[in-house]
Amino acid sequence: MNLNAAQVQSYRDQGYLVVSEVFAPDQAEAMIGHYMELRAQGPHPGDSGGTDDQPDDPNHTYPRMINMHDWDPASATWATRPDLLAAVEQLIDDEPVLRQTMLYFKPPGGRGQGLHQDEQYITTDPLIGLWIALDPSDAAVGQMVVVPDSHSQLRPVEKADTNVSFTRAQSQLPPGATIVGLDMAPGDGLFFDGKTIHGSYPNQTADRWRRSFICHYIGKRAEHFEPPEGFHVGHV
Ligand SMILES: O=C(O)CCC(=O)C(=O)O
Repeated sequence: MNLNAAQVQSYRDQGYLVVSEVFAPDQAEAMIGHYMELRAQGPHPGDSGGTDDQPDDPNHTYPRMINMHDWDPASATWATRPDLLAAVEQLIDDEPVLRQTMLYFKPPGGRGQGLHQDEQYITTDPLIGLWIALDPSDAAVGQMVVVPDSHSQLRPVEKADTNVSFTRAQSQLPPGATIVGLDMAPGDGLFFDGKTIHGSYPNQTADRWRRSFICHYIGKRAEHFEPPEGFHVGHV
């Protein structure tokens, strides 16, 4: 996968880029089988079903897994595919270093994640996310949503509505922000800047999952920064 100049420019302008079939659809299907098996094996370090004020949220039964690449060789291989790293390098202009992997199961009825900037969590810049749809991802299942052109500055953090968000923090939106939902097919990838505001709403279906494989990379020259008071999720 080699990104063309227009794709790189679009990422720079908008703070995100959707690319079709970053993983082949049959590979996405195999990944679903793999992660459902891992989930069935029991708890893993860092599992997160979200805030416990909504005990009926099915995310508690299928908690999000984190940093699978530390203990699952297949996850490490998928997250460090050489052509993926090359695409990330094109976008961040630095040698990518894998910082985090996650698997969000989002079963039918599962809460989404309040809109946020990843640098409100991971205080390193540059930071880039790569979100891979494993199931068809549309509005009904709580697709990824982004605020285009929101990546120029870090925004203050406020409390999220935990009826709809499994995390307790969200970003303040810039005035007049437009929220765009991204329809994605299995295997499609969304690259997004560490300061792009993004998140998702609940899965409103009774019978469809919205599983996604998520990688975060930093640049080799990336630097840690101290967030100002009120600009980190730890502050709410
Ligand atoms: O998958 C989602 O709904 C949200 C994921 C997300 O916000 C992230 O990976 O930073």
